Amino acid sequence: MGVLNTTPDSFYDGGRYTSLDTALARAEQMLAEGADILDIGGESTRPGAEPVPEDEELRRTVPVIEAIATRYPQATISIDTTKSRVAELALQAGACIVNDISGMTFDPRMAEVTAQAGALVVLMHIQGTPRTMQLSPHYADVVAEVRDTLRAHAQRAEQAGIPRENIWLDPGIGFGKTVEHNLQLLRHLSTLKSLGYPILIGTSRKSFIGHLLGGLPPEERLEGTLATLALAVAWGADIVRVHDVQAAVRAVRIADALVRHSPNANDSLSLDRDSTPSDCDSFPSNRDSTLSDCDSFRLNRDSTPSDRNPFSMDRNQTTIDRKQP
Ligand code: HH2
Repeated sequence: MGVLNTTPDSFYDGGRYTSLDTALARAEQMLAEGADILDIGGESTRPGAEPVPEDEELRRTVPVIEAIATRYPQATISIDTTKSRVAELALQAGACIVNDISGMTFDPRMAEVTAQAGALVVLMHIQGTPRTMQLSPHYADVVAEVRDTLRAHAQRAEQAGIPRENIWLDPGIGFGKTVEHNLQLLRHLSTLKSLGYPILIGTSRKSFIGHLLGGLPPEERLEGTLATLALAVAWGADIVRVHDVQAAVRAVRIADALVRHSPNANDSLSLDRDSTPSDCDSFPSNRDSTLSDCDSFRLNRDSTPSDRNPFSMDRNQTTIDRKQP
């Protein structure tokens, strides 16, 4: 999942894609580099960020989604929002995934809007709100608490009519967590995997990486990010949300090949990902397929991204015989 923030103030790409032209060019580049999903955001959720008014978030996101969906109908578009009205109009404009950092808790209409559209939803864990979350994050047992909260989010989503196969979970790296909390969650991804939903991880260029490397700024956190992605994939992550698509695709493909094609891969429950619901074969259920190409979207574990991404730069070189150890 490639990040495309159309904000002036996101912590890494803020201010770069605020015009339609720059956003479209970035979308094209990320698709060419192998992104399976483009995550469009119009409100920064960095620590301390103030909420953006709904009209402004709509102005920043909907025209970009419409333009991407028109020019690249095969793109799978996600809207990164906590507001149901933004999600609703983004879905009508061509998005088919709602990525909600509040796990659908900030806006009471979010579950209904997502269910009615037949959209897939990413339910993320956050402690507090972006404005307050890093003031004093506290847990007795971070892994158990995040697992229990995500389980409750998923149950509420299912009760609202979102089918189980349309739900992905995300521990919310950096959202109300200390460096140690983030590390614990990554190390214990298998605990979150045990809930039985696909797991999305967003570590890209986040501050815990800078902190572990002696205070490096976001611009210098690529290598650290790649290390987290490789290990997250080894520990069971199904989707990674990144700013640097080409580098991430390369790192993740190697990590994926190593862990999933090891002769002993099936010995470990957390690595046996072909048998989890992450294949998303029944996604989507009742979408208007004229709006986007979501109907062809599958997290098919037996195909490389290049098999289904027409933008892939060099399909011959990147196709790997994934049946061989
Ligand atoms: N992280 C950010 C935003 N949205 N969504 C999910 N599901 N998981 C994440 O980890 C996540 C997310 C923060 O990154 P970014 O969008 O680059 O920054 P900003 O919030 O400043 O726009």
